[in-house]
Amino acid sequence: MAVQRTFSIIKPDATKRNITGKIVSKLEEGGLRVVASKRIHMTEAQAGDFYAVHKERPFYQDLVNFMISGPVVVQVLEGEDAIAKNREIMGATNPADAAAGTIRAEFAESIEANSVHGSDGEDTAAEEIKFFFTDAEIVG
Ligand code: IDP
Ligand code: MG
Repeated sequence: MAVQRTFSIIKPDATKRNITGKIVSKLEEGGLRVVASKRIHMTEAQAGDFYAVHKERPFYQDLVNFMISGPVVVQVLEGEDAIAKNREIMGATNPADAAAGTIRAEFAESIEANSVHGSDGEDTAAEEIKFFFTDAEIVG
């Protein structure tokens, strides 16, 4: 497998509880490297666009409201097979289904407030990175 980049968000439930460092440690221990990072407070328009793929889902507006309820940390992660590896370290969407030791099993509060986002494929990774970062902000 080749070295890849993927996009990650530490969500408001985690920034609120001051556990961004614990989450980054999990990612680093899993073999991923943070090559870009910034703490931002998303606007409603940004969160709505970012999650546009879920527009028809019943939880869409709640999800947007949650994502703008506090600051988030957006980051680019790099490593071997980074897209799948990040998803593995994150665990399943619903923390009740997440494997032991994953970020969501250890830290998520609910299926919505589940502490982290991670891109689900090569195309979405590229799009999501571009949504938040310029090339100059990514420093491997
Ligand atoms: P993922 O984050 O594991 O890729 P997605 O299905 O892409 O999961 O959903 C995006 C986000 O929407 C989830 O991380 C979670 O915050 C929220 N979400 C997903 N399913 C539900 C649900 O059934 N109820 C409330 N929020 C949900
Ligand atoms: Mg997803």
